[in-house]
Amino acid sequence: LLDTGMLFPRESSSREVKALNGLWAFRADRSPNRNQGFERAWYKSSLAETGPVIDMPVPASYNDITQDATLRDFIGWVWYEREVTVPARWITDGLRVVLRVGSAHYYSVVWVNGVKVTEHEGGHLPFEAEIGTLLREDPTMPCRITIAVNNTLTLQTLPPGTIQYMNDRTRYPDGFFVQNINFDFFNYAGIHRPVLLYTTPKAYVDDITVVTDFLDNTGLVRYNVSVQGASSATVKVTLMDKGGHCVASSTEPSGVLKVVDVSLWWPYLMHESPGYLYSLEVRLMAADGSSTYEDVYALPVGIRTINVTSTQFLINNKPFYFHGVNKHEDADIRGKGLDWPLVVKDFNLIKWLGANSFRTSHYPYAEEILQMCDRHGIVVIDESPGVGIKDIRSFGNASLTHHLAVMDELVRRDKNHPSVVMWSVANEPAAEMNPAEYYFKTLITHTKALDPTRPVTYVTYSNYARDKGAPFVDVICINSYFSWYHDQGHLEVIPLQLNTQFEDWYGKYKKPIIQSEYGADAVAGLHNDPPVMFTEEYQKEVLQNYHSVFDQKRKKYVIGELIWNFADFMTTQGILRVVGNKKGIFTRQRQPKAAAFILKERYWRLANETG
Ligand code: BDP
Repeated sequence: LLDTGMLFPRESSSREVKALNGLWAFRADRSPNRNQGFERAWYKSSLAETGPVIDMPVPASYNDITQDATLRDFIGWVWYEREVTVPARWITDGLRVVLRVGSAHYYSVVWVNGVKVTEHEGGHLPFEAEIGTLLREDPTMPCRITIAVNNTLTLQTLPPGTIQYMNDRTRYPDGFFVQNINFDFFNYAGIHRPVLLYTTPKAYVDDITVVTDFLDNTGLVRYNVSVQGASSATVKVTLMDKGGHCVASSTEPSGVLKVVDVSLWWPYLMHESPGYLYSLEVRLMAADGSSTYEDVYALPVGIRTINVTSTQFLINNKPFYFHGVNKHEDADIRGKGLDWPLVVKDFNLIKWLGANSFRTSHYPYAEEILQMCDRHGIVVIDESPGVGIKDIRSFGNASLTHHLAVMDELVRRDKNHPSVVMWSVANEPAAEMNPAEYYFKTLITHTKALDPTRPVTYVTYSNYARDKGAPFVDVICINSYFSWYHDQGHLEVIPLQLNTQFEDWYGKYKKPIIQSEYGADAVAGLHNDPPVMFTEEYQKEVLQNYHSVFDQKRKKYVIGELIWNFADFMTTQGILRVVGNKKGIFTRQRQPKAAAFILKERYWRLANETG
C-alpha cells in the first residue's frame, strides 16, 4: 500500500505553487538502442550541450508539434529540460519544495541539477519528488530540471503493447521495429499535464480522506488527516459552507463532522444548486525539536452517497440514469496535453447536450477535469488505463501486480471527488480467458478494499455466458456495435440484438446494466439517404435504433447509456480508420454532426424525466 498522499497542489497561507508550463528544451534519443541519453548522461549538463534541441511546449504530446513523421511515430526515450529560478525565501530548512508532474506518458525519470530524484511508471497519474535539499546545495544556481520519458508499451504496462522487431532485411531497414497495441487511440506521449513546484512547511498535511453520508437533514463527513514531518502535532479541521461560514469543526486528526441542514452534492440536472462544495480547511500546528510549523490545506468536499441495487444506481438515495458520453483527452496539435480552452469548451458542449455524466475512457483524466466535474455536478465513471488486456500474458502476475499498484495510485488521487461515483478497472479485456477470473476477482476485491464506498465495474464486450469477471462487478457495463462491426449496413437488426443482449446479461447476473459504448463512424459532411455506413444519416439511425430499446429497458434495469464517442479522436493508422476514429458526435474540432442534435433532444427529454 502507498504510504504517502497525493493531494492536489493548492496555494494557501502556508503553501506556494509555481507552474513550470511553457517551453522546454527537447530531444528524442534516436540512437539505435535509444539509450544514448543514459550512456552519455544527458542529465549531467544542459541538454543543448550534448546535441541539438527543439522547443517543446509543456503540457502537450510531442507527436503532432513538428512536421517530422518520425517524431510523431517515435518510440523510446525523449528528453525534456528547463531551468527555473526559485524565490530565495524557498531556500530554507523549514520548507519542503516539491516537484510534481501531473502526468507523463509512459515511463519517466527525473533529475534536478543532474541528480536523479524520482522515476515513475504509468502515463496517467501524478508523481512527485522533494527537491529542497538540492536547491540548498548552491542557492545561486538556477535549478535544471531534466525529465526523460519513454512511451514504450510492453505486456506488463497499462495499457499493454508489444514491440515487434522486423528482421527480414529484404523488406525492412536495419533496426526496424514497431509498437503494436490493442487499443483504439493514438499512443500520444510526452509531458501531458502541468509540471509544478510547490512548497509546504517541513511538517505538513500529507493526505486527507473524506467519506460522506447523511441522515435526514444532517450531513456526515468522516475524515482522516495524515501528517508527515512532525514529532508532535495538533490539527484543527473546519468545514466551511460556500459563504465561508464554519458549519462544523474539530481538533481531532480523524472523526466525523456533523452538518445540520446539509446542502448535498447533486448532479446538475437533479437540483437547482448542483455541485455544492464545502471546504474542509485543515490547519496543522506542529513542532519538531525547537521548530514550529503551521500548514493549511483546503479540500473541496461534496456530501453525497452512492448505492447500487439489483436494478438501480442511487445518488443520495434517488435513482440516477446515466445519459452521457465517453471521452478522450484528445485534440489537434496538443494531442493529450491538458488545454484549458478545450476543457471548458467540452464542458459547455456536455451541458449543451444535456449529458449528465461521462466515463474517463480509457485512462484517468487530469485532476483539473475532475475538479470541474465536482463544481459543475457532472457524474464520472473513473477508468483505469487497463485497456487492451487481450493477450494471455497480460493476465500474468507481473501485469496484475502493476494493475493493483495503478489502482492504489488512482484511488489515492481521486478518492475525494464527489463527482467520481464508480471505478472502472478495465475496458474490453479478454474476459473469457481462464486467467480473467482470478485477475478480476483480485483486482476488484483490492479496489473495494481501497474504497469501500464506491461500486466497481469493468467494461466488457464479451459473451454474457463466458465472461469470467462479471460475477465480481457491481454494475454490468457492456459495449456493443450492432450493425457496425457485424451485420454491416443492417440497421434493422439492432432492436432485436440489443434486446437479446440486455435480457441475457440481466437474466444471468441480476445486476443493473449500463450501455457503456455504442455508436457508428460518420465522416462529417458525408451524406446518403437511405443511410449508408460512414454517413451522418447512418450514425443518426444507429443511435435512434438503440434508443428505442433503451426506452423499453430503462425503467427496469438499464441504468445508463454512454455514446461512443463525444468527439472524433486520433488513432494509429489502419484500414478501419479514416484519419482517426470518426464515431464522435462532434468532430475533433468540436463541431456537431447530425447525431449530436438527436442526442441533444433525447438527453434533454431524459433530463426532464429523470434528472
Ligand atoms: C470499442 C473500444 C473503443 C473503440 C471503439 C471503436 O472500447 O476504444 O474506439 O470500440 O471501435 O471496442 O470505435
